[in-house]
Amino acid sequence: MRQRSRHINLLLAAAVLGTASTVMAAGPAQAAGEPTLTADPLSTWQTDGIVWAMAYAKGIVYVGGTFTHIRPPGAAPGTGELARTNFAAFDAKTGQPLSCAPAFTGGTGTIRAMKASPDGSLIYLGGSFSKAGSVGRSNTATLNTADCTIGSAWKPTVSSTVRAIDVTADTVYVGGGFDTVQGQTRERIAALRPTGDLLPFKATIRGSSVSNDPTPAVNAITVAPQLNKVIIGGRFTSVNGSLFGVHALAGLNATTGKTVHSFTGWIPNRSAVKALVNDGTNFYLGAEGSGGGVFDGRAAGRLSDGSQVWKDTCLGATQAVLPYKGVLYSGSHAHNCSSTPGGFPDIENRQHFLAQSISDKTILPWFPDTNDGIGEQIGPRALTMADGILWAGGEFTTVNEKAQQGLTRFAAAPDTGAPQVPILSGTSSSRGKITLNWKASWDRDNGVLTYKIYRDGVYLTSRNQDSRYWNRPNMSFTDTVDPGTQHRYSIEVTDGTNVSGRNGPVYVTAKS
Ligand SMILES: [Ca+2]
Repeated sequence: MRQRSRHINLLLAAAVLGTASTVMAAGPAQAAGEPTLTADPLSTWQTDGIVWAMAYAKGIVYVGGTFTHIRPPGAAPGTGELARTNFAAFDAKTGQPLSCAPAFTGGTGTIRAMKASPDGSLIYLGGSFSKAGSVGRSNTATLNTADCTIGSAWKPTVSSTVRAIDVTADTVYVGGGFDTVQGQTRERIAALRPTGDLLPFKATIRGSSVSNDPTPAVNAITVAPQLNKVIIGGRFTSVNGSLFGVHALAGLNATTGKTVHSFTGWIPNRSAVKALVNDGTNFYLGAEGSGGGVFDGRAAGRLSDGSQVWKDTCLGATQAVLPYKGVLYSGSHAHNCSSTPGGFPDIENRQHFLAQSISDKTILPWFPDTNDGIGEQIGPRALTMADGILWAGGEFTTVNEKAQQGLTRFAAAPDTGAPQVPILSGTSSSRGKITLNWKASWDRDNGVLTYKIYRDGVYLTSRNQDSRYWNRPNMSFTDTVDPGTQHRYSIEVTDGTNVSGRNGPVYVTAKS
């Protein structure tokens, strides 16, 4: 569900986050559960429009969408630009742009789906375009990763926008809003050989209960070749003529297109599936609803039998999901996760990235954030893992409160963000006792923080406290000193890697 309220916690975030003063150890430590990437963005080039899709192969990240230029990290719009028409390629590690830059033009001029072949030799692209580089193509094309030429074999005619692609060693599945492929009836999904030959695989996808976008479409495809199964998601109410039990999600036989899973009750009315991926064991989806009682969150299901592993109920539509090392990363504008473990109440913030435990959906302490940005104004649209670096693309124009448009990246290390030091106060209410009080800080990629207390410039003690930006407990420590003596106290906070500046001092005289 889309909701425009936000602000207060963005201001809070800006106020609380500080700058690292020292670096002592590696990696973000967690309160419990799986370790995440850091929330500190790597230097990344920007686009001047929306990134809708990405793919990774052989050290290169390919980026597609609706844009006309890229520009360096930190550059203001219109400065330092290189021309790139709806497509760009970057070195996955350094983030530097590469010269590979065919323009995708015609149609509405947009790339909406990208997928690398299993051997990394080809990138399959889909969208709305009639030319790929200098050659004519019909809403889909391939790019040879070896030499950045447009592939000559793959040139099927698809009757309208391609929105989803998945690829096995010998089959390419395409989904979208089309009615025909190669002149043959294929309603919203088709399967072809990499040569472009249309396969007999056929499933009829019809109907939509999404009121603001009633055209049926397949938005997402994930294929499990070892199970000969394809999971599809999108906007639809009927698969292969079924009138009951199917809504926005279905499992198909990968050879015939016959329905093998109906997923009855998974996706309510007025909700659509926007993203699907699998890790060989589970599949993961992201959903977007419109109106009350909708499903905007993520779900995990078992590929083998189609059973549900978990489902979260956060509001704020999910556009991209990506499993990596036991964690499901997602791009959304989550604004009410109160029923999900580790989640937040509806606090008028829109949290645009989430990390969840794959085992039990717990929201982990990983809170990098973007703004809503341009276009439909819902932040991230696409995620890709490349050599251990998570690339995110979308509509945003800021990342962690700093200007950064269209693209950003996160790695496992180094953690460079230090929590901001709390404000310390002290009182003495009984003889020889001094009580210090402060409110817990928070950190974008650490749950438990350590608060170190200094008395008269000498380290005295420390306290650990788990916190989140919406849950910062009050903390205290009572010191015992000689009655009637005055002491100077200060405090610093560390995430285990980065230490805040030291706050204080406060001077307190113990009662006598
Ligand atoms: Ca940290």
